[in-house]
Amino acid sequence: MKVAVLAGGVGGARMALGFAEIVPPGDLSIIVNVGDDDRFHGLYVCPDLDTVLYTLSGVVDRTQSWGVADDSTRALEVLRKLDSPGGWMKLGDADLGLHLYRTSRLAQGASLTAVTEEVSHRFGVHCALLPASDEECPTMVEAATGLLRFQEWFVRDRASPTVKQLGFQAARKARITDRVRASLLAADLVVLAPSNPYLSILPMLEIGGMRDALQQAPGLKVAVSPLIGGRAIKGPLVKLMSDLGAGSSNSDIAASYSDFADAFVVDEGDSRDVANVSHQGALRVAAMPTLIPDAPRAEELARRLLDFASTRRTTGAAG
Ligand code: FO1
Repeated sequence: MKVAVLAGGVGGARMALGFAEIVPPGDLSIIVNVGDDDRFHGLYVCPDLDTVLYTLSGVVDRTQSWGVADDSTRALEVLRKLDSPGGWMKLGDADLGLHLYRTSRLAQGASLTAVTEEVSHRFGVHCALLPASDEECPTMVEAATGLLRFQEWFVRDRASPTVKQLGFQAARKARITDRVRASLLAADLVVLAPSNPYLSILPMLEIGGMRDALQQAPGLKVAVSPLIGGRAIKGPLVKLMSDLGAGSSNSDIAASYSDFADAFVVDEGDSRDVANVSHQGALRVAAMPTLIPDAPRAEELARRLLDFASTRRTTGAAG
């Protein structure tokens, strides 16, 4: 079965890890959010791509869930001493090596897709790790304190300024890559990982061609909720939903995917939400153990999603 996963941040990386354990690399594509990407000290940094890369290659810092384990920060200490802008972003020495390589290859004219493929093979990651777009599409945060780039709001200001609106203007002008489109159209199962829907998934859905490709994709399209017991395991999801007046329930999240998704998965502890979400349209709703703190639990969820998709294939049932 060919699988495509839309992933952003830590939830996306763990979901990718689960599928990487059980799907042959040639059948697995991980499509990654690029809305968090930014330049620091002249270097092009892609936090979500790197979190997925480091997680799949086993070098991720497990305490933070991003960056490289046991990394040092000697270069950053010099940059901070020199008051280089952006010193608040903790870039480790090993991590900086990757940013140096990526930035120089991009300057030579290589696409982000090509550079990511080179890097992932050298890190021993053989599934397709695909940036959602080769164009820059930074997510902008219109906060009570002014217009901020995503990492300024998230890391520098610790996600505390109230968010009035998220800006996806650049994403709307950009296009998904041909590789992303092809992988969605070829997939038997498309999974929206339990990533933050507003900060990780929506920035991808806003890229030109993404919603069309998802609507045309013939495979089963399943979104996994990032909420467990009404809370997000990591990150500022519930606060953000309340800032945006977007509602903070599984039904609200399911509604934002309802133009293309076939199914929505809630945590097994939230099975009372199955009926609430089912009432709102053609979505099929299932409850599964969605907490994925480690590789075995991520693999278990991936297996349950594959079983869910193959049952649907054998029965031909859509909803
Ligand atoms: N997150 C933080 O909370 N503080 C940091 O200083 C930080 C640095 C950083 C550097 C490289 C990288 O790939 C990720 C980094 N992150 C940091 C995480 C990053 O902000 C988030 O993973 C996402 O962008 C949200 O998905």
